Amino acid sequence: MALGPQLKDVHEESWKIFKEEKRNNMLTGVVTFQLVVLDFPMNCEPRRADLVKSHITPNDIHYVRNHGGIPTVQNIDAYSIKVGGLVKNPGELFFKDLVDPAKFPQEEMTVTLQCSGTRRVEQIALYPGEGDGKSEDSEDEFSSYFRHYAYNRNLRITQRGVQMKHVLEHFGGVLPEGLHVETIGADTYFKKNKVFNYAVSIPYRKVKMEEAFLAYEMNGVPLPRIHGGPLRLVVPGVIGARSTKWVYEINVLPEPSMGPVQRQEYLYYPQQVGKQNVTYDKGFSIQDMPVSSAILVPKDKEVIVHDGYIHCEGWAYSGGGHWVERVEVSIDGGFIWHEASYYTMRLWKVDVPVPVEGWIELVVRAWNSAINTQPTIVRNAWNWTLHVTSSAHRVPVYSVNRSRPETAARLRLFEEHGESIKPITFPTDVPIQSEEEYLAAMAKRGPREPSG
Ligand SMILES: Nc1nc2c(c(=O)[nH]1)N[C@H]1C(S)=C(S)[C@@H](COP(=O)(O)O)O[C@H]1N2
Ligand SMILES: [Mo]
Repeated sequence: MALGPQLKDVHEESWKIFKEEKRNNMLTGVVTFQLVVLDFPMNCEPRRADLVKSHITPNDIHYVRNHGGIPTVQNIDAYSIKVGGLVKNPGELFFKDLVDPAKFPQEEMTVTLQCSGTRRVEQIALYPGEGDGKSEDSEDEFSSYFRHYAYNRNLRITQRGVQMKHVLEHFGGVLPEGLHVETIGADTYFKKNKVFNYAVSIPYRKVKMEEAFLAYEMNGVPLPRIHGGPLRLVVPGVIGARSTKWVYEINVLPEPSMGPVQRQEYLYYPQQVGKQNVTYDKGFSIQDMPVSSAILVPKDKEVIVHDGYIHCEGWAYSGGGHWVERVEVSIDGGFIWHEASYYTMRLWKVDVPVPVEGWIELVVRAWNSAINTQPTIVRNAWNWTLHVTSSAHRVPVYSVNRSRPETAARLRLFEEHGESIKPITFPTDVPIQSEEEYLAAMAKRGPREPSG
């Protein structure tokens, strides 16, 4: 079986692997390409600007969500997984047999993996709840919405592996009572002062539909250790938490896994449930991801000098076996919507007309193939454990519209004086209006205060 470092060394080992496998600039002490939300268990994510650069997320910036250490497989030839529970012939499967094309059909699948904590920062900003707080990094960059990630359906590769369905068939198939498939990871999960294995399950239905994939390659290279190497499960359309990394055991069960991660975590609670009355039975287990989207460009509270159009970019995604059909951006809080172009199953962009000036709120919403769209405000999506922030994403920005002659003239004046419009909060030294101009304008307008 897989052997890891001593328990006391897992922290150090995890940090070492992070430095080896992620693009960062640790030598200068500046983490340039990765925002570290938590250093142990390792929890990091890419910056927004890097996220919109490519359709397929490079491995070295892909987000990481660990709950414990990173297990080590000493000898890949000796590495095997146990397959048991309600299969006809329970047994053991060696990794070297799994990757053998003569034994199992090897496939490639491009998918998007999204953590249920994606965009959590927006819930916390409105009403805090239980769970990860904001780290300085994520506050700085509003980065939790990048805990979205990864792979992309319909493009060239990302994951290479074997359908779980074929593995279960290899063990004689599933008995009629087998309705859920549990996967157990070799890492130790630390939560609330308890230590246990990472064990979750998905409905067997997903496996039959060929939506449960045992992957050993990511973007053409062996699966990085930090992402579950040598072997992980990938379940598209479902929260990242069901995609067990470092898989070493598979069990077919009559019910969902009894593991604490399945029964006590990743539950979606009603809004009146909180620390005062929470019990596990009150929430339902989060599986399918709803339709969601985010604005990555521009950034929150940015001052944008434009010529009547603001360039916006972001991601859109739908889980639950559906796909995104339309992405729309509004500048008036969600009354009038402008259609964005959506490409390659993940990214969208639009130059949205903005005739107005001052603070506006850009809002994005996506529609999926089941004609579902997103709740309009965070309040509607808030839940105690801060999961699945699916509401329309809102980004306030300050609009400076150069297509307005007055604004254009003022901007020229700033330029002549070697001043900048930004930051707008800094008072200006440019002559806003001369005494003569003021008097002439006031004479034309008439007195502005009541007289008599
Ligand atoms: N064994 C194991 N599998 C795991 C986890 C974990 O901590 N241990 N984290 C889960 C969560 S919550 C997510 S979002 C994804 C993250 O996958 P990544 O780190 O490769 O991006 O892995 C899931 N699988
Ligand atoms: Mo997650």
